[in-house]
Amino acid sequence: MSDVLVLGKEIRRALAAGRPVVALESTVIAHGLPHPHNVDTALAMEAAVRDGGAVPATIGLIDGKAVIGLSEDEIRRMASDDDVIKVSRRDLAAVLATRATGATTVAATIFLAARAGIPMMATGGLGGVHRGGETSLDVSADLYELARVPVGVVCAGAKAILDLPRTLEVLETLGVPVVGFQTSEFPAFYSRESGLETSHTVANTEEAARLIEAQTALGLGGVLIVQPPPAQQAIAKPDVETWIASALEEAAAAGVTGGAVTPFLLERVSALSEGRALSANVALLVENARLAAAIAGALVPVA
Ligand code: PSU
Ligand code: MN
Repeated sequence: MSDVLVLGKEIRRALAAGRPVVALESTVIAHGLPHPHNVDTALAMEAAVRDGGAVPATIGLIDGKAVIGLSEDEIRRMASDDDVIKVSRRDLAAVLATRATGATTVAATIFLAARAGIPMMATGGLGGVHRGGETSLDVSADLYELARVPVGVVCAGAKAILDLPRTLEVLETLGVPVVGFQTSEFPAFYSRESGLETSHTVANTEEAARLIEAQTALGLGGVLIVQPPPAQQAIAKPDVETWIASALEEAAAAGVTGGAVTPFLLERVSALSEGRALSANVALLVENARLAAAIAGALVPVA
């Protein structure tokens, strides 16, 4: 594994010195946001991590290597190449073996982050149980991976296109704490409100760090830290639900299944919202990167 995992120099040094590092995913760049917003957002997230006093490590698969800390050129490649493969846990080995370019989902990103010794990650929305998942069994590998690896993931809840109550049920079953950052309500990605409760609440970054440390000390796996999208860009839930209903109908009509479902729905919601969903998505990604950096800075280094 050691020669498959390639760490950027700055990241290697930071980890060795016990300085904070935050992992970032690349699926959101390759498949979650339209060009050129994807490049701008990826770079803005890295800048927000630096602002927060940590070193960013955007993760992806390039030429048979799992790169922990993509260069700006590599991020641009992820953002504009058409043949970038969406890589979740089950795809890691195959994409590495064929030396294809792969963008990692939350699941694959936290798996690799944990291998590299990075304890924090930031993203927009976690994958979860898809609507109708009780029959299709389409449940994101993100949930299972989070239960396995000692990584704290900051997000704005799970994507609104999902079945949020069932997503929380599965997280509870898997033993993943869902921790509201200064809130007790589980956010609904584009919307601040969902009507659903988090399992715990923390008041500040210190409390978040203590909870992650306790979880890690017990070998319990990961922690989900949620914060609502910024008020200025957040969208009221009824508006979002209208767009999602249309997007779901279109997906069913087009026969979209498997890993293609998430990118398809996100693209349709973005179009139907006339850009509002995109600005909310970008704003929350940057704020989550900032919070992850602050929490990473409050963690006591392990060794
Ligand atoms: N949330 C977004 N945009 C995205 C994703 C989540 O706002 O692109 C991606 C993440 O990489 C997440 C993945 O891990 O979708 C989940 O996909 P699936 O449901 O196929 O596991
Ligand atoms: Mn799926």
